[in-house]
Amino acid sequence: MKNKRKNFLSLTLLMFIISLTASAQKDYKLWLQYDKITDHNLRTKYLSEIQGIVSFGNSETTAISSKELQTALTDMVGTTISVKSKLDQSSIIIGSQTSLNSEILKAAQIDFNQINDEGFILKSISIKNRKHILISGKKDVGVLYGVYSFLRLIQTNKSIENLNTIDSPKTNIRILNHWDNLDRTVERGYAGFSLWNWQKLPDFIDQRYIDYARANASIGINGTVLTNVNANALILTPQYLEKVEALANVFRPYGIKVYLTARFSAPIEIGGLKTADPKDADVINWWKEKTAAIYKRIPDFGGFLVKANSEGQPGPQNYNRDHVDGANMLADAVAPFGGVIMWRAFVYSEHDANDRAKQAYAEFQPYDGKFKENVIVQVKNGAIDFQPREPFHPLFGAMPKTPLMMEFQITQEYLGFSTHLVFLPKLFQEVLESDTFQRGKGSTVAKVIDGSLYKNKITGIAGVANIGNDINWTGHPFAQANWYGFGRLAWNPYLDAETIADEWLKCTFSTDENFIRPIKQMMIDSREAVVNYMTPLGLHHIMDTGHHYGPGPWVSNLSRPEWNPVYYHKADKNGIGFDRSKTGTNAVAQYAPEAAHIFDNLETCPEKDLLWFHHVSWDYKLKNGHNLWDGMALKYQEGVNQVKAMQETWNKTEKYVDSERFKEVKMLLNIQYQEAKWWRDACLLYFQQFSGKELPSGVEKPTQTLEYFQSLKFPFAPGN
Ligand code: BDP
Repeated sequence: MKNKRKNFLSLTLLMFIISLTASAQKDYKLWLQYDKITDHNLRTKYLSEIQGIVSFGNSETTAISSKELQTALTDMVGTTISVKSKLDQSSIIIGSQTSLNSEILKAAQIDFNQINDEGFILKSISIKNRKHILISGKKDVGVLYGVYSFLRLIQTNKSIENLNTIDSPKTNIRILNHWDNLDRTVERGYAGFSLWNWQKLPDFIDQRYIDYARANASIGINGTVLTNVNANALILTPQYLEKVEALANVFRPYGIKVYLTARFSAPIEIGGLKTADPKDADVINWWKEKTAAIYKRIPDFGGFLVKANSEGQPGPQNYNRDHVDGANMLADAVAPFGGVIMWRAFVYSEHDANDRAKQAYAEFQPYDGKFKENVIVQVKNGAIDFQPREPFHPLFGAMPKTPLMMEFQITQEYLGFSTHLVFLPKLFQEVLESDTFQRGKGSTVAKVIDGSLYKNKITGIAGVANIGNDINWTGHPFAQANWYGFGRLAWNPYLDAETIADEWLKCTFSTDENFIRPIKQMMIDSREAVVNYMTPLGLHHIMDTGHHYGPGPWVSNLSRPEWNPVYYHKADKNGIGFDRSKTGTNAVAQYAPEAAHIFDNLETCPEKDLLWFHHVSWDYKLKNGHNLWDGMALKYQEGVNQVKAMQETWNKTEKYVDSERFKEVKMLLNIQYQEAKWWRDACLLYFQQFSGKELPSGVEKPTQTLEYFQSLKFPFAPGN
């Protein structure tokens, strides 16, 4: 009896452990769950269309494509799908243009000119009266992208009959920027430590590197900057380059190029030179030799990302040179090898506090046409800094002769870290769809970014990664959707956030429409919720300073004016908001006249951007009839209510989701709810001192005093 009981107990324990690990694996597997399709009929149908895999080509990439197909299909249809050498059954045929045999090429009738080097074609074909599905591209990497695209059809339970999809990425550089330090801390990272274990590299290859590459390839990301923009020159020493080389070798078969950040003063710090002046012959030579040494190890090295003369980083201005001198010097060094320089426009002068929002444009726009061909200027989505909402950056569209790449922030520095559920593709889409009017109506940011507006040769989108060594990669299970969505939008900046949410949910959780419908809506609404409870109506940068965790609209004691939230909201007895109109700093003038007019004019300025562009009185009448104070207070309350609704929605999903992820999200939403209330109460109590008005009905009374909120300190907030 005793033994029986013991056995029973150990069995229960074992099952508990198995279910825990299975759950943790679900967290780890991202959108590549490949769960068995629940609908029996659908499974049978797929099975009749896919009886085998026939693969052409013998590259590592082809092997990856074939293995991915095999394991994924086997898991999803629940029967082993094998790789064969003959087309004796309906098969998935994979192979690039050059590796397919003539019989298949003839049957397929594909015009490969319709795609670019990374593009793919999914086509139903028939050979000897037997139906097959061909996944092809000009190159093996295109085939790999095609494989993931095909698998996504099945993951989302779509039909695979009569396929004829032709797809190419619309941008060349689809890249993650890791703000990872060599000590493995991650600047603005909220998902653990850096994935790169520099100490164990190059000889120890963590399985995670491979899984990372696979996940990126599955969404079309083709580049990664391994190191922080606040750079450390040591990464360019042989000791570290050997490790970088090892990573590059892992990533290469997945179509991912490695890039590094270049610290401008590296020639001094690790080269023993006296200067880093970009016009100095020794400096020029040092970079040439350094670059050649990198390419010797990594022939497909992508190039450098540079933050120069910004927030204390060294740069050409230290030597009375300018950004063009600096960027072009490096561009010359990488040009013989086909490398690019991504030069960041995130600058704001220490001497000119007139309006920080104007500074990047003021400094960079005059350089239009002066950069070398292989320089691309990397511009943040908005003119200040990755806020919950910013109008699009005025540089977009304003440099017709210079390729500009987008920099989005996937990591949620200003949006609740990895604790708040915020679906960022909604934010990204809003920016990409914005009309710059630079070449007339319809000159959207997306058209600047994909190069179609000005016919740029190089194009790109960067996302500051939200990835760390947490089991689930991104800290919050739903933050995985932001990595996913970034990749999908980098591939196609015209994709709709709703489509992305739909895909991601089905690939990650469940295809059950009873789950998808409400949760998709929850994701879509989550972006506006965070704007409402943090920075409604165009408010910005009122987070507590340094770590940016929680509200700090009262902070006013930092040495530079633009480091202080009071600089951004300018609340006083007369009203609130930053006057960037003609009568203020005239930042609006940096936009094309049509856009400038819209923003400048109180009648036409979208209310969501009101306090970004205007200082208005507390009695200013909003479109809904409320005065500004009431309207603002109600927005804060609405944000809180939205999070409450998100909680309610999530609580109904227990039966569709594994217990671990269900609980994780539930706990995180609870924190988000508490923090949304914190934001609402702290901001309203603070602004109330200026408005002198009562809270309108419908807004809950704060449960703490302003002094209490002001006394909160977070010396160990992550990511700082
Ligand atoms: C700000 C971050 C800071 C980054 C900087 C940048 O607070 O950590 O170094 O941007 O983008 O958002 O360079």
